Amino acid sequence: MRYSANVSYLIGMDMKYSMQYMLFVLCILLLACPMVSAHDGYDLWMAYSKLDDETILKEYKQAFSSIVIQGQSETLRIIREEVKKGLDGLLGADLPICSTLTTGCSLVIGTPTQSNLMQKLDLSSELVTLGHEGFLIRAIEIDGIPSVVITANEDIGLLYGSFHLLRLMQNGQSLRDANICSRPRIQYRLLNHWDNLNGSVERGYAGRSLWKWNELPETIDPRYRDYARANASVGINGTVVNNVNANPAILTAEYIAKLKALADVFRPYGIKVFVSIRFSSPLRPTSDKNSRRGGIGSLETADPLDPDVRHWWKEKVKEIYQSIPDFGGFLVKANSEGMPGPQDYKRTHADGANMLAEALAPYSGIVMWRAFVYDPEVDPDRAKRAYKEFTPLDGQFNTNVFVQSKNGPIDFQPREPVHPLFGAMPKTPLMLELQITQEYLGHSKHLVFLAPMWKEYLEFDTHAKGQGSHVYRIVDGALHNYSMTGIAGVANTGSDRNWCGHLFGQANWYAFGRLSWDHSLSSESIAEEWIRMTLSRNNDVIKTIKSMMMGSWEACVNYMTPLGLHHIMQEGFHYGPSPDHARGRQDWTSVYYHRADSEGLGFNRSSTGSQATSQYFSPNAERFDNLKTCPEKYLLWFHHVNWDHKMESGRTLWEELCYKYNTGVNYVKEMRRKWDTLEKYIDKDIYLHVQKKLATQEKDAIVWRDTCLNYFQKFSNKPVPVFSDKVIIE
Ligand code: GCW
Repeated sequence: MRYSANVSYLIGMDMKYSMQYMLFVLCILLLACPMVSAHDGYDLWMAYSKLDDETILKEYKQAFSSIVIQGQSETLRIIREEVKKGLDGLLGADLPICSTLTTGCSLVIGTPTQSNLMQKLDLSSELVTLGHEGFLIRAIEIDGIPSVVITANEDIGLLYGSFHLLRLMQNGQSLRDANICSRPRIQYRLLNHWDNLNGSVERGYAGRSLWKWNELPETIDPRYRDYARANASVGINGTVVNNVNANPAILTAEYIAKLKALADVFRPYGIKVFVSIRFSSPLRPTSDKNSRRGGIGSLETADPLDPDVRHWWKEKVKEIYQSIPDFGGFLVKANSEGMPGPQDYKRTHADGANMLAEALAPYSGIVMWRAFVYDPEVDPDRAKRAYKEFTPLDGQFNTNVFVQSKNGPIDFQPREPVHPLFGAMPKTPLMLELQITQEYLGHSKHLVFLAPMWKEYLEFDTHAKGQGSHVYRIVDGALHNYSMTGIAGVANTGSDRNWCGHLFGQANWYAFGRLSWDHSLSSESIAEEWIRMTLSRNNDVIKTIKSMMMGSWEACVNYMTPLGLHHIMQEGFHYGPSPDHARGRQDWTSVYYHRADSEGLGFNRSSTGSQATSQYFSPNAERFDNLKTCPEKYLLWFHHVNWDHKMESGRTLWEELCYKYNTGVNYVKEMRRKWDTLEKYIDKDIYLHVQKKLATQEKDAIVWRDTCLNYFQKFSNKPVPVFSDKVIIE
């Protein structure tokens, strides 16, 4: 109202003044709007800016004079929109979208069910190998016209194929002889959001939750669609929308309506909705706000063998499926960190999981039952507890139950040895839980590319069935012939404009998706793709950024917890160092884990200590157990080592510790130096954003080094070397 009054006042004024005033108003309006720059990171890896390599541009332009997409569905509508946007952007063209082949060379997309062109091509022998999500991209002649086709058994396969084609083009790959058959190696590829219903995100460092629960179901934030699109582009096919420390309200009718609204948005992108549930949901609400117990029902018990409780869950599940027919299932954190569970009623994890599984089975829903438990009663060594609780239950879970285990036996530390559960539950599908959000790796302040870490876990040979029993073969079901397979990543997304807080956090979201589709991809190739799609197509620039990313995880391990140290960060916050933390629950203190004394450093988990080494298969058990053969990266995880112990380098343990901490710091300095050389080549806002983050990272790395070495020096009684500024990159 105020503006219109002002505008009418302007009428009749001197033109010069009115123009000035209009400009003034325009400036105010612009300032009031959130700044949306073309390079604010919102587009993630899908900006589709015009290619500049003339040779490849020419090839693509010749190959694609139109886009032919046959068939109708919401997914096909999305494909039309995406492919048009992608091709037009990359080629700087305005390609017609047709429903049949009329012009010259084209991109042709369709399933044999809806496309007569695909029927004619008869690709049935390839299609039988693709499953319901796989796709085929092939350069092929149709009626004598050279074409590129994307085909699949189902529309979702076409969407994955379309994103793959766009990825190939963003990476300047020739399509002349394209012949790609691809299907995911893992069936359930999920993000786990630790998002609370009040909009906060546990261990979230990128703003508030993406889900605006108070606006749902009436208002659909356009970001939900963009989120689904980003996930589909890397093959993620499910999302657990709420925190494992679950609020039982997620199962009320009010929230089911909100979940339905989200599911409707995600469905055409192939993404199923799952929720984390609280095991005590059938109980009455608790009046204690801080309690993780209590529910939304009216029962007096949540005992999984109680008929009323079982009935309650069946009815609840029925209610969900009435609204969301393709609902995915439940993720459960039970008897862990104050969350209720079946053990409250002297029942087992299997009893709890199976009760839920029985309710979900008629609808093909699944249960993901977390193995993140560490009851001190079970064993004095936290690293041993989950294995001891879960391995005796192998074979007792219903067929639609996963046991979901973190990659390591403690908790997403910068580096852990693989969780001994992998390989030890041949009759229970194990779902691997990775953490994309950097809870223990510098939050969204540090540049840490996580693909090399995930590859280290995936490629670890458990020897469960002899040599070649790699974790990836357990997770993809090959080793134990699991009836279902899954992988989960704890999400790093939030309401920040660039989704992940740190622009390089996007690379971790991207890498998780790519590896969950195909764990055989190398970290290098994933990094290279991501850089090319997000930051620059200049080969020198790519090389520089890739070299920064590839060693960034090892650097972080070095400046935080080298040589197998773990859990020495600030309590609760999990950001900076706090090696002297000694108060409260023992297995939450730092001193419990590092065990520094005048003789040495490290947790003796060998046969002379807690015997955690015995939970691994031979020969890993013996290798870890022996100080001489234990890989140095795990040394202080498995052994209490004398300060004067000679390391492979010839240095003593103390010297090596100092060396490693400083190597970590040096790497960050070198990353800064490298980034500074890129100013001319990177979008200014992004350049400055990353530059600032790297400065913080260097400051933090020095704090980590100095705090830890000064603290450990009190025990080693040896001098801390003077660190030169000379940068050594290993
Ligand atoms: O160690 C802990 C994290 C918690 C998290 C828990 C878990 C969601 O610090 O924030 O709770 O792991 O994985 O359940």
